[in-house]
Amino acid sequence: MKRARIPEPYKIKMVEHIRLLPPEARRQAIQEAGYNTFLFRSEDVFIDLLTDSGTSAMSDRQWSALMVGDEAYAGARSFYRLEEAVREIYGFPYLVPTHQGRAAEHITAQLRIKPGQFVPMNMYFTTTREHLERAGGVFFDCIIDEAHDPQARHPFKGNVDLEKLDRLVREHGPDSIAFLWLAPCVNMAGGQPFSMANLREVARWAKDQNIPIILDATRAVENCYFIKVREEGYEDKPIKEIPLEMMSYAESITMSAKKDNLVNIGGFIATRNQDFFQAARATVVVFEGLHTYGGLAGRDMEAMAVGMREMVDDAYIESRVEQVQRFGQALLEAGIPIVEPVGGHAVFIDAKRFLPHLSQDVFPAQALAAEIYLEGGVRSMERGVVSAGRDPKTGKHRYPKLELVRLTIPRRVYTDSHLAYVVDVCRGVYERRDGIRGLEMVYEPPQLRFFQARFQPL
Ligand code: PLI
Repeated sequence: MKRARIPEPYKIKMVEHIRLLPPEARRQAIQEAGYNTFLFRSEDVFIDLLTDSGTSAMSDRQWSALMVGDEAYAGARSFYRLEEAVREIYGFPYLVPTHQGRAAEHITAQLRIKPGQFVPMNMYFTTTREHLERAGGVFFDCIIDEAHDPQARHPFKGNVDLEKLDRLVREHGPDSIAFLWLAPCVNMAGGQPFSMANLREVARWAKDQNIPIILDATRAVENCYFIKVREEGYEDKPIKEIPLEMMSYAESITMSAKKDNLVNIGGFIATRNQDFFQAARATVVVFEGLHTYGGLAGRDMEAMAVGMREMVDDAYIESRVEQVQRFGQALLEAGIPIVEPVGGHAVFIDAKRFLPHLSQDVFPAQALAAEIYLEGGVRSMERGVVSAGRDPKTGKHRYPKLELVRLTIPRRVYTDSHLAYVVDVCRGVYERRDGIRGLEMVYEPPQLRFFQARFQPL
């Protein structure tokens, strides 16, 4: 007899009710939201796959840790507990907490980028590129070409192409590069990991050039799971050992704790560079709060320290990433075109193949996200031309090769039957795809436009 797969290593202690609005109310809700899924009231959403950021279900141990939060303004016990967890899990001696990831990015960009310097990244992330450009930096994409092809089945599409970095250094010299800002499980590429071998090679190259590596470690542990299951030599290692090796190649990390760390708010900078630590501490007090809380309550830091230890439990991380894999497989079996291989935190629908009759000028992924909501109350997110924004030099739209809708899976929140429903919803939209029209943008904020832009149907 075939045994059922090993289920989730937790059971449900508390529930939150959700409801599906009738079709006419959904139509009204999407109109009021200007066809932008960021502008819904969450009550109007049935299954919320907007993001995995800050949407995790905390454990009983995290909730109880909230109660022992030390809310002292300075030197809170909770800070020292978080510092200890960061040392144990990530291996960095120095910690500067921030209220979330983009605050860590802001401080890092302001302190580490001189105007005109290049900042190579393995593809871009919206807030990271915004902060590096605000600091006068120039974004340089050094990811392998396969990452821009939704159908390329490379196991490590987050890898860096050293040829591209070499060319940059040959043309401009190593001093033109502020640092390499590399992300595990590259979000905009579809949640694609890099391999440890690639990072090791990049680190060797960067050391020779005297260029530091700063990792955006937001989804590092999910990347480590892919290393464990896809890269030779890691299959028998406990997951907890892999982030320590990954971090050993980095000088510092910026972190949104709202993902891997299983908390609803939080971020930090961690580093082994004492000068950077001192400068970041001096800056965090201006923008965030004192250096022992950085915009967080003591209880937030307690929950984060517990979440950090839970995320490196082998049974947890396997169940987390494998749920996303099963969901992607089910969408493929339903004939839906998605980015392959399936990433760590989300499944990305390829809007170019889903809606081949729409050009990028009419925002196909934005239109598709609206249709998925109309079909079944499922909230997703555009990750295409709207998210890519405008080129700061020319003011023109940037047209990314990837025009995607992200169905993002919050951690420990939805069951496989919720996700089976989402597959049915996507199948329903796919069956009527030929009748889907594009959108016109009627309002556009000057930065990070995808959050608040408004649209109307053409
Ligand atoms: O949302 P923040 O400010 O805590 O973190 C910003 C941030 C930085 N890096 C990466 C790779 C992210 O994915 C990220 C935030 N991501 C969001 C909100 C998301 O929905 O993917």
